[in-house]
Order: sequence, then structure tokens, then C-alpha cells
Amino acid sequence: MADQLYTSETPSEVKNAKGLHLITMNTPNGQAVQILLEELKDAYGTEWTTTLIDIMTNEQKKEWFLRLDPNGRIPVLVDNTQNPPFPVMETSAEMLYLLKTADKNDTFGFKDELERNQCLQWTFFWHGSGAPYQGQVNHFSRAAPEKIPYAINRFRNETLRVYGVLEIQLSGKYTGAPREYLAGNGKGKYSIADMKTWPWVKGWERSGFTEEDMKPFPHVKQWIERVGKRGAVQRGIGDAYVQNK
Ligand SMILES: N[C@@H](CCC(=O)N[C@@H](CS)C(=O)NCC(=O)O)C(=O)O
Repeated sequence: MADQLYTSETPSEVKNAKGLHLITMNTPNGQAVQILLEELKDAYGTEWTTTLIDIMTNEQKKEWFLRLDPNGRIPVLVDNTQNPPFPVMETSAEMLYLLKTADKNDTFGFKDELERNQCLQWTFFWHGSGAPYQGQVNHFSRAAPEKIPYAINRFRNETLRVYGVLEIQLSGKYTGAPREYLAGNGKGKYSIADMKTWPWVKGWERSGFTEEDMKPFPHVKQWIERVGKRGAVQRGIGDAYVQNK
């Protein structure tokens, strides 16, 4: 089975990795899993190795990569403690896998079933709504060869709308009590829901939004700052994940 997982093109650092191995690039999706691994390191001493690839060269579309993730997108997590090694695609599935296997005390998840479900709701919300919308803003306003105002406006407006959803949750608009984090009782608890969402939302300026656009979201802006102060978050988006450093 491991024979089918790897080809002669698979980088040796991927093929010979022991334990957890992350194939990533320092983009918002990559950063979500990078941050969780850095948090797990602080909480439990979790160890892993990393292969950085450059998606601009389409390395992620090569067969060696597709064997690990048929979707051809970073990040991919491979658990080499399983026999055969177990590849996990999709950021949120990777984060849930890490919670199950490496977060024994539910430090970044929840023991209570309802709080755990709340964490899934906000993780899935960003996975299914925020990330694809903001990704399309970046694509249509920066990468697309042709500037299509309808597409740019459509995805800008949808992204601002989902920022508004985060604002409702964090401001406590309908509960009367502001929260510090997206999921959990009371003020909430820092969890994978925040880690999944934050790398995208913190990049609002890079996505072309202005201070004026962000004015309706003061609680979101405070949350961006709050999460960004964590050492593991800073390491998870930092130089260790920049290729050719
Ligand atoms: N739904 C996927 C999205 C992953 C994704 O879009 N990754 C981007 C980088 S942020 C990528 O690999 N793009 C390269 C490509 O589309 O070929 C996830 O959450 O893991």
C-alpha cells in the first residue's frame, strides 16, 4: 500500500518521514494547520517535519502529490505512525485529525459535546463560506488575467457579509455578551475554529479591503489582534514556513 502512496518522484523527505509530516506553503490554508501544529508543540511537545512546496510551480498537480491528495492543493498531512502511512487532505479534516490524535486534553477542542459541535459549526462555516469567498476575491482582483467587475464585487460583498457573521458572533449582538473566541460557552475558548478562520481574516488588507470597509467589524478586528499575539500563531505564519529562507 505504501508502494502505491509514493512514486520515484516523491521527495525523499516525504517518503522517509517518520511521524507527522506536513506538506505546505505559507498561505492562509497552510497557516491554519501550521498554527495548530505549533500550538500542539507548546502544549504537548508534539513533533513533526515539514516539506515546503511552491504552488506557483504546480508541484501540487504532479502525480506524487495527487497520490497523497487527489485534490492537488496544500496543505496535506501524512501520519507515518500508521501502517501504511495515512494521508489527510483538507485543512479542517487535518485539524480534526490532529485534535483526535495529538490533543489528548482537548486544549484546542472541547470535551462537552455541544461546545464541540459549536466548534465544528464555526470551523465548517469558514471552510465552506469564508475561505472560498475570500480566495475568490484574491483570485479575481489579483490573479485573473481579466478584471471582471461583477466577479470582484460578488466575492468582495460575500466576504464582507461573512465578516459580518463573525462580527455578530463575537460582538454578542443577539446574546448581549461579547465573546473573545468563536466557539465555546461564555466568552468562548480559543480553538481550531479560530485557527481555521484567523489566517484568512487577518489578511483583509491584502485582499484589498480598506479601514472603511472594516469599520462595521470592530470585534473582528479586536479578535484578529488577540489571536495574533499568541507565540504559536506568530511562529505558525513565520519564517520557518517561507521557502528559501
Ligand atoms: N479546501 C482546501 C483548500 C486548499 C487550497 O485551496 N489550497 C491552495 C493554497 S491556499 C492551493 O493549494 N492552491 C493551489 C492550486 O489550487 O493549485 C483546504 O481547506 O485544504
